[in-house]
Amino acid sequence: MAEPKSYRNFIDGEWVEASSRGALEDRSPADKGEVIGTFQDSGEADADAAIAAAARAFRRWRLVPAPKRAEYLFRMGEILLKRKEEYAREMTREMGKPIREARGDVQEAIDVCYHLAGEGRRLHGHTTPSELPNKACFSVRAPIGVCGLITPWNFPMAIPSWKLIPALVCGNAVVLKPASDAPLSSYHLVKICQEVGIPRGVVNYVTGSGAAVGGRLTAHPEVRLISFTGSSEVGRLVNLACADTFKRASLEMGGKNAMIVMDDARLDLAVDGAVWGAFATAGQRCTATSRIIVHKKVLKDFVDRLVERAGGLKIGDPLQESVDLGPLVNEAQLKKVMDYVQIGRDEGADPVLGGVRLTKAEYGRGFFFPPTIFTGVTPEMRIAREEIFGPVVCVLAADGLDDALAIANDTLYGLSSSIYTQDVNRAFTAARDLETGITYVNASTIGAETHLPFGGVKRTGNGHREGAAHTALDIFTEWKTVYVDYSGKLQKAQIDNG
Ligand code: UN1
Repeated sequence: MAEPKSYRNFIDGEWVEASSRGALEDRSPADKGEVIGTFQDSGEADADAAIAAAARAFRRWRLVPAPKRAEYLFRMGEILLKRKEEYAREMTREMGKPIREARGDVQEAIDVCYHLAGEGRRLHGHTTPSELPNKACFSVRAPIGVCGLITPWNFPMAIPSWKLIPALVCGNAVVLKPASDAPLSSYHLVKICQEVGIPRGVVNYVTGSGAAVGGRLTAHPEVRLISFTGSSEVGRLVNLACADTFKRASLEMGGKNAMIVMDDARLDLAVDGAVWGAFATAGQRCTATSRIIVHKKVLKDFVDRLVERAGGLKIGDPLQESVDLGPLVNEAQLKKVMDYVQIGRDEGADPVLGGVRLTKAEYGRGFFFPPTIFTGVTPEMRIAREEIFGPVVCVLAADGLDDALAIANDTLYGLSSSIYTQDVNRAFTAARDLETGITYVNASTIGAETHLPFGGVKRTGNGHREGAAHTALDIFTEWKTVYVDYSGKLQKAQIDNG
């Protein structure tokens, strides 16, 4: 077997080794013997060098006209499209999502590039009349400065693109710190930034631990914004750290997403949605369906069909076209899922499917866990309240719409939700009353499109919506209000027009 390739940091337009010279191994979760590559285990000094380069580059980049900045992004989209298959395969190898889903992940990045390439010629501000004569007033979007982007492993190209691409079109310089479980996909993204000729220092890439690199990004006074996706526990710490230097923090965190299935739902459709929502990416999505709240009248029928469909999912090598469920990303994640399954059993819930680690030889080299369905779950159980981030779904019973909505909203999180019903009144009531940033009607809780606002309420987020949507511009710009008085005399607002 060839030596695994060694990947470097990208700082000030150069591919460089970390000052510590330590290495991180990126291993395949489907076969832990397979090393995908080694990455730099960087320290604070490397983060500092990247921040300094970004701060220098920002001074020039912010003055490049936005339509020009956007042309680079369009070319990035073109390259991603050409290499979609290659990048999808490498993503599947490094973090284990089935190849069809990895293609979707790369496609999200392509969509973001194309969408925001157009934004270069919009980036609309506001104009409004002045209360005084011969005076003009307008507000424009100004870049923020150096942005620290801390990204997760579950959407290793899509999520970095949600942050990197809007940051760039808005005129910011960035330091990207990817998750150590999947640094290769964002490496590809950064490589393309270099290929299309984005000026040196505008995009920097530093791999390493959250404590060393992430910690330095959040603490450094020259970083003006942190955009973070990850757990609510870490997001809270990021937010606290950002307060010290008065940084903006845009946080995308946990979920405990509910799907409601009413008695008038098309059950076949709801079962399809539940299987996709709960088990795609082996449940490792912030948007994963983690609770299914089913009307009592259809509970038995629904569960029977769900168990049958989920039991038929093909588990195995995620590079195989026909595989539905790949491995979990690493041993710690597998252990966490197994611990929660035990917690569910101890709480008295009934694992009607799965629940036991796969031991056959073909699974032995990876972190595989089967689709697991718990019935008899009640809202106060820990498995119904805490984010598991694995192929485990809880089924709860409800008496009617009000009861189902109350159960769905009884959570600390608020990312995604869904309702299956044929009744338009119920659908609109749920769309209004489900306390989440995203609600689907007759569709699963996953599958957000990049040009719509993405984010959640409660402990899921802190008020931002990201992706390529217009709301992402609010994350990566400051409003700058400009008054131009062309009267040639002193005019006093609120006083001279009183
Ligand atoms: C995430 O899990 O953090 O809506 C993002 C979806 C994907 C993005 C999920 N487009 O499922």
